[in-house]
Amino acid sequence: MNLPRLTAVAAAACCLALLPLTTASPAGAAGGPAAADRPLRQLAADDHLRIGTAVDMSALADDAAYRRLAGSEFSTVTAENVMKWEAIEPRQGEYDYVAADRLVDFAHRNGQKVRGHVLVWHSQLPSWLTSGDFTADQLREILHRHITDTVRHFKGRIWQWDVVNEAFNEDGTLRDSIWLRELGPGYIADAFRWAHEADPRALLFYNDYNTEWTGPKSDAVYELVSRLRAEGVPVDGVGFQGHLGIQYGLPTDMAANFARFDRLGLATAVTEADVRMEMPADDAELATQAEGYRRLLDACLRARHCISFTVWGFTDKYSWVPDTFPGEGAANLFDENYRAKPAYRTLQEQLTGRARPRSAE
Ligand code: 9MR
Repeated sequence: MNLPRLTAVAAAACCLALLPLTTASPAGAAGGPAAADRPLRQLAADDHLRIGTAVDMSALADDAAYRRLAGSEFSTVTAENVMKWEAIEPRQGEYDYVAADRLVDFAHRNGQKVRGHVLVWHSQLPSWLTSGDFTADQLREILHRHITDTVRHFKGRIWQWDVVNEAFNEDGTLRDSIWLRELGPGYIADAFRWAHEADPRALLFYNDYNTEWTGPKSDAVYELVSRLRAEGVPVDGVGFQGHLGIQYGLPTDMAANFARFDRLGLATAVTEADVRMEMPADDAELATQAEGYRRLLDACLRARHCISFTVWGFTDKYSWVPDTFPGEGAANLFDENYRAKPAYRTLQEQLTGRARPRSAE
């Protein structure tokens, strides 16, 4: 099991040099002379890294500046919402893949890979499922079918799937969800097995937040994936979401944490990076934010098998943050007017002129 899976990771890293180059320059970017006109995706390719963004499908349809940057700056995309259960199976057994297919087509046209988000989660489930009063056997079959149908639909077009998302509490115990309550902890291994059967070449990830640093929650993820690997369950990688807030202080041991997962032979990825703050934002806070992004990318670049660094949206114009954390915001690389912030320039500089060894070597 281990060898072919690792080969898949290495193969994924090998072909970054083939990315189409683009010279689009974001408004207001002011890195060093070499970096200023090179988009992140191109700089990251030198490091054998894919750089990604979550995509808001309404913005992609309606906002030309958004569409341009989504295509030019990033080499992988994640659906911010349209691959979630409530979006693609709003009624039992009736699938609506239209919006998700549109994103996959956009990615194809722009030479981008796609992170599939998400197969098993406690949130954004359709009401027919949460209030259906199903037996455990029925629910298990519903989960099996959703995973199988969805992964098959996108077979060959999804690079990495977030198979299970946010299964742990902060103290490292399993989160009380419909899946844990009805199916028991074995739902996690089942989900990976079913996804692998449906698309054996997709890289399968466990994904969570507040796991970027060491502590009870990341320890629990570490124990989970170690055990799954030992049991031959097809888990390929661990995603660290990377939702930071500067008011909590920036984590210091992310590189050491990524390294221990790397040593297991697993792929790692930063999957949803953003660094929020209390509003209004001042220059000092934007500098701290840049340092937060820098530390996340640094942890990834130091891990041999960290294969992608994805931001959860790239402009403050469409961020999820103010809706969820009233009074907070400014979490992204570009402001509402698509002006690059210090964090963008920091990532550019970090990716400039430092070729990382390929994970295949
Ligand atoms: O950004 C997403 C936002 O538009 C949705 O309303 C929200 C619903 O829970 O989900 C957000 O994305 C989440 C992601 O799917 C999983 N990790 C946390 C993200 C931010 O909440």
